[in-house]
Amino acid sequence: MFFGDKESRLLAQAKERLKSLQAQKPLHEGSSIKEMLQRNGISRRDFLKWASTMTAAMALPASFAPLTAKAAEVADRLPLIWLHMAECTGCSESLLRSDGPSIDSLIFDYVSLEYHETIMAASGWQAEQNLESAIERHKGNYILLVEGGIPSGATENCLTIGALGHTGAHSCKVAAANAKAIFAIGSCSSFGGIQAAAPNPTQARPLHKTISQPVINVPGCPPSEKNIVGTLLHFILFGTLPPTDAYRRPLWAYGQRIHDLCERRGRFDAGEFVQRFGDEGAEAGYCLYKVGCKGPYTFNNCSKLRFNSHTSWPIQAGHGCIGCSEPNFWDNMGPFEEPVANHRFRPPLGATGMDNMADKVGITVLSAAVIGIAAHAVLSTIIKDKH
Ligand code: FSX
Ligand code: SF4
Ligand code: F3S
Repeated sequence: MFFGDKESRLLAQAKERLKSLQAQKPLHEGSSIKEMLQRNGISRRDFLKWASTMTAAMALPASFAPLTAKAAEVADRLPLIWLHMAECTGCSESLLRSDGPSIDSLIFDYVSLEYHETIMAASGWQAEQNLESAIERHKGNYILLVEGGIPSGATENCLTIGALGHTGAHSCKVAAANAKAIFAIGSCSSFGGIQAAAPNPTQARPLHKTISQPVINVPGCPPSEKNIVGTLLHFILFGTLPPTDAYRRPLWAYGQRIHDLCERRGRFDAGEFVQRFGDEGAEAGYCLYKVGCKGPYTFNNCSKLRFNSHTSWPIQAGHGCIGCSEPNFWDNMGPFEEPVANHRFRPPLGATGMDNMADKVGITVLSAAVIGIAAHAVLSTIIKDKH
């Protein structure tokens, strides 16, 4: 929430920043954002609506909406280098593949993506050279985005990339040394991801443990296109890294629990639970806690922003949240279709189980609430059954 002075100060800061970006030339010749949107059948009105949604998503006051639109317009002044490590490319796909071009994916076309292995035409030596020359040309000015976990130690060379056979860790260190800002895109780059799950045969590590520069984590497996684009827009607007939580996640995106934003929350509070997939409760849209939803332990904004051009999100589709934006969720949140309470809160519910969970998942602030959640799921059904 912003009031008075703080809001005016931030507005002035963003206006100043955008003015200086506007004074710079676009990095590549091409059409303006207006022409690009027109070509794709997107009206100015839709674009401004999108800017308002993004402004609200970034937890900025509505007065910032015109500046968010302007930030998108000057996004072609910003060189980006996107590196792939060990992962499934789902993060890139989340952004680039929708049934029709969304404004988010078009913005991504519009920014100056100097290097991105999935979508560039170059390969082999030429790709290697493109990366080197992008780093050289934009020294100190580019945003580095890294997708994927990074093998380390004696197994570092389990991931080698490109014609020179450099390891992933080496490429990250070289690219990070001259970057203006660094974003870890996806849970793999933020926390290690599936390749870091036990027994982690390649000793895969997150980006922040591979390089020494500050990193902003944008987790999710994959993260939504809005969280990726919002992180970029925030940097364009302010030229600084956003406020984050203890896991380096931007607070605007990861400051609230899935459980607190969930459309099935009323069902939870009323003690109405799906007992098995496909039962009557599932058809009626009851709470998914008992079939494994980890929404109470997960911080993300999926219900607000959704995926695939705001179409849906896991819980709307009928499956519980698996906690994909939390550290080490592959190891800590499973089994995915059973409640945590069955495993770590064996009756009687006790502090030992709680501490164990809090320590592994790292949500220490939720200790009391988590005991309450498991207890509620048990007790509310007992009370309901009695009635
Ligand atoms: Fe995949 Fe990205 Fe998951 Fe990882 O997303 S969707 S395995 S977070 O690095 O490609
Ligand atoms: Fe929603 Fe899951 Fe919480 Fe139920 S447990 S209200 S489905 S987040
Ligand atoms: Fe991931 Fe849960 Fe959202 S599984 S996509 S954080 S609803």
